[in-house]
Amino acid sequence: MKRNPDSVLNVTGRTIYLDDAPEPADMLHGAIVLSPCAHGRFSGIDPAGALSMDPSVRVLVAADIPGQNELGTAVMDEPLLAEGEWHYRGQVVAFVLASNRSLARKAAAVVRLLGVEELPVVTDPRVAFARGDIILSPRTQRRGDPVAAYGDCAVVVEGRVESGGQEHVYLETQGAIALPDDAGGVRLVSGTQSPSGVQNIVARILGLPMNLVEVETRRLGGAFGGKEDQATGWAALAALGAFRTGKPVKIYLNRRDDMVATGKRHPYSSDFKIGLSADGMILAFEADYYQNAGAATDLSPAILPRTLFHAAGAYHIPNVRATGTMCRTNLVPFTAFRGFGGPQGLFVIECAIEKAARALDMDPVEIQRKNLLSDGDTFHYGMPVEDARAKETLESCLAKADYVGLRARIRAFNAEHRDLKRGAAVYPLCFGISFTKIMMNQGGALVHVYNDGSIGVSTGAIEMGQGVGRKIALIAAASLGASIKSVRIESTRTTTVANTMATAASSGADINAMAAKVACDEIRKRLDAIAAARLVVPATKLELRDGRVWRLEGGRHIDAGLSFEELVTAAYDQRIDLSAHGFYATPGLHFDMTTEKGSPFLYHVYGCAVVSATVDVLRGSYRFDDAIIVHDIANSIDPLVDMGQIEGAFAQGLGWAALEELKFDDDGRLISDTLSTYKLPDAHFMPRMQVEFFDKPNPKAVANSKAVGEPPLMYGIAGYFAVLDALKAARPDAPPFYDLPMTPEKVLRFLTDGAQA
Ligand code: LUZ
Ligand code: MOS
Repeated sequence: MKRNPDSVLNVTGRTIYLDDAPEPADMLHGAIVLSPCAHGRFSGIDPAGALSMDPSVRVLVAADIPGQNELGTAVMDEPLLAEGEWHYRGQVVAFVLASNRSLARKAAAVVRLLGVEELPVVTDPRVAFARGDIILSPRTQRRGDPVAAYGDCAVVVEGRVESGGQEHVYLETQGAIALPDDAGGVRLVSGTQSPSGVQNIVARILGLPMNLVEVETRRLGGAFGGKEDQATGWAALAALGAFRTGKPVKIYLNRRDDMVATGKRHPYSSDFKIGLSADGMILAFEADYYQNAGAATDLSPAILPRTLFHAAGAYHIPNVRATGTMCRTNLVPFTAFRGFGGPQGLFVIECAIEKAARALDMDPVEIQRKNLLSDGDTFHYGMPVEDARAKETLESCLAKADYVGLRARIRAFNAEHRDLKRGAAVYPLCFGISFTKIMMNQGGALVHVYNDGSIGVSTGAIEMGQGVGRKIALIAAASLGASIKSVRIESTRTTTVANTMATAASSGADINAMAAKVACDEIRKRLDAIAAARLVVPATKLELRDGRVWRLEGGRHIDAGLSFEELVTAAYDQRIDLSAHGFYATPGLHFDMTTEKGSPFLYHVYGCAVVSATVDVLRGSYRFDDAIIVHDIANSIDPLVDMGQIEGAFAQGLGWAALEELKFDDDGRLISDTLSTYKLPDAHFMPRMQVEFFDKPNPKAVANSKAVGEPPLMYGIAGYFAVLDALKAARPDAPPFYDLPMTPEKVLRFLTDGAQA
């Protein structure tokens, strides 16, 4: 199998990221002055100390913004630079420029804030909710009548669930370079998932039309949602600097500033109630999700519905009510993170099932299995379930894991060991694919075939290590009939493909490869006609493939003696257009926000994981033993890329579920603000992994594939319950706790106190 050529550049250190590009001699470097506490007022700043350090130093504040001081999209509540007040610790108050980076940082450190007055701080979403401090209105999705249905239930259990935030820890921190241009605009190189989004907001902030702001993104060293909206502020600061000084400006955050000043996955606090029949059929489910939105709206209104859509997980539940509220707190504005509110909702339903299984004295897998979605069901938001793969992937995963044998081995192990206890858990996945905001499901492409036969493909997709460029190249080559070697994926630019959406929602390849295919198919039609004329053979008897023209004769392919390059030269000689624009808008999506019903997704991704763990009962430490995953990949466009996405997403999900603890103190200060205090998954943390592709084709997406970026993150949820299962073996009568991540500290507290939630 061929490897993605990008991976060779990455491992040999030859990839050029934002901070690797050569710098113009007169470039200024930016550094940020951050608010020192979570909520406060100030009367101004005193830049004198900074300015006296060097003549190159400039200090920019809100008053220097020529346009609107506003980063918001859904709600206008996020200034680029704080004016008079700040609402979280790490909010940018001033932007300092100097001739080199270390000077800029030193100068930023001596900018003084004047008249500072600290104000009360709220960090808990339930406290914010109780005070009525919410963003927009709560949303409720419902079907049937859960309250009435509890009357028919043999067991009804309730509980509370906490899930922590998560830092993205993209390897490349946030940054941007801005170059002033002679038309009075700026050209930006931005570390963003959304160049058009940056273009739009920078134009607003500088008071320019969008055509005077050009944004280019070559690639990102990771993003995971952290650069969907939150790359914009850094680009806007660089643009402001270039606009004010007339010089190129670069900003590239150090790790701690990045961790303190940028948004992360939303922490949630939730309540559930679930009712089941005596044999484990789920009859009713209710949940209230208190989303900790942080101090500004950001993407929260798009993230909340994804939680509600995933309230019932991979299960058919006849009576559902799911209510979500965005609660405004004095923490950094929380943002997109792989899964986008899905994981938080999916964790709650699994907690409910775990608790119900205790009440019914069943293995949770019995409940999971009985209630899985199948064709003919309807999601609680009204979308018909089609081509469901929940049962097949679960059964195949249980078989692969020898689940019955695994349970028996765990029982035997636990009977023999007092100080070590083992556990296991199953997680069935169902994740909806498409942006929850229907407008966002569109993309464009521009394809040029150069007259030597080489090909340049531009789309709105951002390569961030996920291999979207590789997938687009494979689709473009196949569609043009060219060799993959002749395809280059161009840098993403607002001047080549305009009005694009963030590369997000797992749909980067679905949307952009499809747009590229539309353009390539158009050029291909023109080339086919030239080939037919030149070879004097009907086009139906010819096939252009892998860079050569083949004659089809009696089911065989015979080389027609014409290469892709020769064909292109012939087309060029005949003045045929060798370029085409493609556009794709995901078909069939609709959703009514007033009834909360519709079909918001093109399709769903299914799968299943079985994870096992061993807990050291004396120390509270544990290790994950094995993870068996059967993942609904459909037709894989590039199996190595997809395998990397599945393993990487699972590691990131397991990190969220068990290890990564985003800790704020009561004053709203992030305590885990470095990589020494914020622990990431590594090779020792990860279990042995066996991943199997469930490869039934998906006619709804390009090349019968399925989106892969986010769904496998959810398998990490199985890790939480594997440890909880081991804890049940250690202390069968202690009440369980649903407070993710499952850190060793929490495990030890449970084992010593018996309970904590
Ligand atoms: N971004 C977004 C996303 O704007 N809308 C979405 O539905 C979404 N889903 C997942 C990840 N990012
Ligand atoms: Mo997103 S969470 O940028 O797919």
